[in-house]
Amino acid sequence: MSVDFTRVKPYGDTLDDGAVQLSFTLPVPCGEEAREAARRLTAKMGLDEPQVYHMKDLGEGYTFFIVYGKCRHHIDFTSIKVAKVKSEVMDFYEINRFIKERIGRKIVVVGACTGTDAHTVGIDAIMNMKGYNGEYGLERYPEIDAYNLGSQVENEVLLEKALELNADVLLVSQIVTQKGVHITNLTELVELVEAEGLRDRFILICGGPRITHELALELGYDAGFGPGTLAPQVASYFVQEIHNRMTRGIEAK
Ligand code: B12
Repeated sequence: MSVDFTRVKPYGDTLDDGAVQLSFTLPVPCGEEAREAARRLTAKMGLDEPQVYHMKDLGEGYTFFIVYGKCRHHIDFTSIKVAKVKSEVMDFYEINRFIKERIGRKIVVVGACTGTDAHTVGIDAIMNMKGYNGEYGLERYPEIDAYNLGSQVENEVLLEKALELNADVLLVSQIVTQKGVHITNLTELVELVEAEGLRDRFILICGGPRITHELALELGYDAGFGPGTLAPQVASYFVQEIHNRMTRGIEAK
């Protein structure tokens, strides 16, 4: 049976059966009343035939559940448009060759996790020599000079350092999103750069687990990267963007 992309439903055993799996915790003691509570709640969420598949006592009056149910809704997959970073993803060797042959000078990248955000692992995954998930970070690229300023960096300091190092690219990491703090931090940097008349001077890239390319564009960045990003995806984007700008005669430096 072929899939109707205008009416896509979850798939479990058979196409279009709508089967989904849900997990949650309720602040109730484990037992048959808890099981029934989970079943009723799942039905209220709009799932048909709710079935509590797994129930675990978490202690101190809390119970964890895994519930199966059937979703009635479907989605028109053909109508979905998502903003995506438009670049061809190259590997470590191709990127270095691209810089050498088509840009003809080293690329300077300055990165930081800004504001009060102390999460370093994300920016390190992109920049650190040893890299992440089998891919070297930017510090390992011979054609890139990468400077990782670490975490809790003020936007003013990031900009100051970027000017001092004559950066081409700024990488901004935002992991904490409580009370929209990432929006505030990211917006502040764009406003700062614009106020100094430097917006065209840099390629601005942000990233983090709750960052999308769409959000990045809305906030005035050139690109945004979300969970699972690897250094070659980011580097492929900025080297091609620098090259595009060079060919359009608008090289930042
Ligand atoms: C480790 C950790 C910490 C460590 C951080 C240590 C360190 N040196 O980084 C410590 C213990 C210090 C910590 C503290 C806090 N944390 Co914390 N922490 C985490 C945890 C468990 C893992 C984060 C992580 O390392 N992920 C692994 C990396 C590789 O993934 P990543 O960050 O998503 O990065 C990838 C992409 O997003 C992307 N990316 C990221 N940045 C960038 C930048 C660019 C330019 C690009 C291109 C890509 C990119 O590429 C990366 C690689 O693929 C998460 C929960 C979780 N499972 O995610 C909570 C979490 C992020 N922390 C959280 C919170 C609330 C806090 C605290 C406020 C807790 C508290 N009340 O004190 C403090 C905040 C301190 C502060 N001032 O920032 C919340 C944030 C909630 C929210 N929505 O804002 C989370 C989600 C936990 C939770 N579920 O509540 N934390």
